[in-house]
Amino acid sequence: MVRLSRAILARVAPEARPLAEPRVTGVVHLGIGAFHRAHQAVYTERAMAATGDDRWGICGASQRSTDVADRLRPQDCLYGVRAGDEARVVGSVREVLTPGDDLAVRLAAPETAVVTLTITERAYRRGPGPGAIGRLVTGLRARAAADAGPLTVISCDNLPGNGATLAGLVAELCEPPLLDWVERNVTFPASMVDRIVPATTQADLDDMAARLGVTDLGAVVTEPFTQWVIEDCFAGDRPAWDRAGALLVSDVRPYERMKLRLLNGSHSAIAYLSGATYVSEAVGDPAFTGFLRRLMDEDLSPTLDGLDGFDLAGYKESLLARFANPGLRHRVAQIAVDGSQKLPQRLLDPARERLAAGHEPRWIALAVAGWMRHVTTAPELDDPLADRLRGDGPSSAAATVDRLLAIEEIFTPDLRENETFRALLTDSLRRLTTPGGDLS
Ligand code: CS2
Repeated sequence: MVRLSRAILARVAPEARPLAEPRVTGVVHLGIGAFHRAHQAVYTERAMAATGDDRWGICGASQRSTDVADRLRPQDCLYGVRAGDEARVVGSVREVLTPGDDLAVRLAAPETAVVTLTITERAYRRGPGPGAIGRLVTGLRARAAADAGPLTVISCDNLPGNGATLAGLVAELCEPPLLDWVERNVTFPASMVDRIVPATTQADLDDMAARLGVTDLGAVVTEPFTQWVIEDCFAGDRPAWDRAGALLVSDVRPYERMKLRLLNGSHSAIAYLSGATYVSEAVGDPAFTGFLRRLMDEDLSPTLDGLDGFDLAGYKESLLARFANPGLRHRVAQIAVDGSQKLPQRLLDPARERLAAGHEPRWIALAVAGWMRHVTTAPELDDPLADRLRGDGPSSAAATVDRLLAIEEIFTPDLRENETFRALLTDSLRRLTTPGGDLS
C-alpha cells in the first residue's frame, strides 16, 4: 500500500483530508509524541481552518529518539488521528526535529510566536544534563541575541501550576542579561490539557491503513473527548485556539486541580490497584468502580474549590464512561510509569489537605499503598527514582512504608510525620500483600 504524503492526498477520501495547509511555522513544540499529535496539533489545525490564518504550522522536536522523525518525515509530516469512529489526516505539523537537530534556530525565528511542551513530568526535575528545558533556554538565548520578539511558552504537562514551574526552572538556567530579556519578552501561561491517548500499536496502524487507504506510520488513536484550558497571558500573537474549542481563562487552577486529581488520580489508582491490563477492563468490574467512586467522592472531590456552578457529579460520571471506552486499548502499564513524579500532585496533595482538615483519606492511602506494592514487586520499574524505590528484598509492610515515606522528593515532612497517614498506608499495604486480603 502506498505511503501517506502530500503528493497522494487525492487518494484519501475528501472528508479525511487535512483541514488546513500551513504556509509558515509559527509554533515550536517540544516532545512530539502521540499526545501532542492528538491534542495541541489538532487544536492548531482547527484554529487555522476556522480563521484561514495559515501562519501556525508546527515544528515538533523529539526529546530522546529519531523514531517520530523517521515515521513522519517520509509522510511530509502528515498523520492520521482516529477519535471514536472518525479518522482523518492532520496537516498542522510541518517539520520534525530529532534530538541532534538545531532547535535554537527555530526558536530564534521571528515567525515563531508560541512554544508548547509535552515533555512529561520527569523532565521538570532538577537534574544533571541539559534536558528539554536546557534546550529551550539555549533557544531563548538565540532568540534574545536575534532580537526576534516576544514568545509565549506553554507547558502542557500534567503538573499543578505548570506555567510557573516551567518559568522557575528556565530562570534557574538563565544568566542575568538573558533573565532580564526573558522577563520582558516571554510569558509562561499555565494550561490544563485532557485527552486520553494510548500508545499506538501495530493493530492501530493496520486499522488506520484500512480506513485511509494508505500506509500511515504516524497514526494515533484517541477518544472523542478533548479539553484545553489556557491561562490568557500571551506575550504576542497566537493561533486562534479559542475558535477550536480551547478555553482561555484568567485562572486555570480550578480546572487543573479537578483534572489532575479526579482523572489522573483515578488513573494512577487503576494502574496500581486494579490488576487489569487495560483501563476499560478495570472499570468493567463493579466492585472496582465502587472503589473509584468512593475515592473521588470522599477523598478527592472535597479538596476541589472554585468550581461553583460546575457539574462535578456529571464530570465524575463522564470520567468513568471515558475510562470504560472499549475502543481505547489503554494499558495500565503506560500509566504506572514514573509514579514518583505523578503521585504528589495526583494523590499526595489531596491526602495532605484532607488530613489537615481532620479527615482520614483511606481510599487515597489504599491507592498509594498499591503504588508501594508496585515499586517493591514489579519485575521492571520505569521511574527516575527506580533504584531507591525498589529496596533490597522482602520486608514487612511497616518497614516498606517507613522506607518509602522517607524519600524526600516524593513525601513532604508533614505527610511523613503524620501518624494517621502512616497507619492507613501500613494497614492498606498489609491487606494488599496478604493473600485474600479484603480491600473494602
Ligand atoms: C495518564 C495521562 O499516563 C498517565 O499518567 O494519567 O496520560 C492521562 O491519560 C491524560 O492526562 C489524559 O488527559
